[in-house]
Amino acid sequence: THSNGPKKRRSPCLPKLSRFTKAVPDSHTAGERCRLYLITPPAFEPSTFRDTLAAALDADDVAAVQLRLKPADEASLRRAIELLRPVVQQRGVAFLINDRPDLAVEFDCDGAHVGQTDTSARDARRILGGEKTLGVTCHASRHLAMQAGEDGADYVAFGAFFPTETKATTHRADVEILRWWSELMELPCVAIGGITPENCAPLVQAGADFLAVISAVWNHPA
Ligand code: TZP
Ligand code: MG
Repeated sequence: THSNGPKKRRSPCLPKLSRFTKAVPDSHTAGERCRLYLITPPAFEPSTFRDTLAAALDADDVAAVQLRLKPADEASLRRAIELLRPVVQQRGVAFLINDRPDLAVEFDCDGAHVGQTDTSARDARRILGGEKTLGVTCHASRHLAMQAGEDGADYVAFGAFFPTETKATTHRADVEILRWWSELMELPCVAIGGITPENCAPLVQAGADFLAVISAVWNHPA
């Protein structure tokens, strides 16, 4: 993507995003290049963040944006969806909603991501229908990942691979689970948790299809 208009003010997140794109090794065991999966900061002012996000998506290759507002009241969540969805979808990037397949359908987003304590994968798939994307958090569990695949997930997410201040995590995943999954399964896998340009290479080499990132791209307070 490129724009002919006047250059927008560069956001501090952009150099970070570019460092990621450069850090992702070219070769990939499965042939497809590993791509970035951006998750929104836990809290933000939507009208400001909309511009930051637009600039980020214009600057570098991003496969998906997940709206993850925690905690958010229903009204803020809806407002954030309304403001961010066009920015993301107009750029050909998938717009996914954390926890809420119902809102993904209501606002015609591209899909939803559910955790193990949210709407079940099976219910989420039923709500989303056959076309929209469903992602499922599987922590460090091969069993949960296989179950998610059976329940209709389009991708599984493993983590946390590294210490993170963004979320209180109780599971620590090892790169070996990426290797195992990607050699055995067709379904794409997402790696999450404390991922930076400096530590991401082994995850990509082990077979991660996407790197899900929050704090290493956005300058949000921990
Ligand atoms: N799930 C597992 S770790 C995590 C989530 C949502 C937070 C990842 O954020 P960061 O800032 O990239 O470590
Ligand atoms: Mg959740």
